[in-house]
Amino acid sequence: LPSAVSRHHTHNVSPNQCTSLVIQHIDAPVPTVWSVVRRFDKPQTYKHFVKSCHVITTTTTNNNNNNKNNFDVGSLREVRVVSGLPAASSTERLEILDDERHVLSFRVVGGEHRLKNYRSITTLHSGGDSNSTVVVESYVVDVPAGNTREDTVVFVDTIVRCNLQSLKHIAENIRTVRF
Ligand code: A8S
Repeated sequence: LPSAVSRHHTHNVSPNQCTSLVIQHIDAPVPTVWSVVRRFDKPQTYKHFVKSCHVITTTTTNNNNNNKNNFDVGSLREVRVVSGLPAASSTERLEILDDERHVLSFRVVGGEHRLKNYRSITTLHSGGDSNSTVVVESYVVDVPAGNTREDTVVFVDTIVRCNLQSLKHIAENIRTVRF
């Protein structure tokens, strides 16, 4: 786990940026958790702050690929956020979708919110047995003008922790059919 984590969760951070990492243990197999995380078009499945999501561009590198659930790097999604947050929308670009290593990364490229240059990476690791997953999610974001680094980390960590707790509940309630 440590080398796989440091490989993906070491970031270049500018002086005006902050970074943090959240870990979540889930009592479900890695493929089950991955089936939820990998859906770039459906973040609302486990991110309760997302009201709706539309994928606006999908570049197709493989024309024989008819599976609509596969997204290429560079795909964009337009996310609308529930009311009550200091945000309305976010435009997000898929940076990494690795089905073998269970890695997803996206970058915020626009929208009405205060998290400029937000980028995150989520990796799944076996928790030791076939029914256990460790999710590691780290991010980098600009510290908004007028905010402290500490306040920014508290705000974003809270959102990421909510998302990963919700992911845990959903994944642990997906039934795995065993033969
Ligand atoms: C994610 C992580 C985050 C999403 C943030 C941190 C966001 O969607 C919300 C509020 C904001 O102020 C910024 O994995 C933004 O989605 C919930 C709109 C980007």
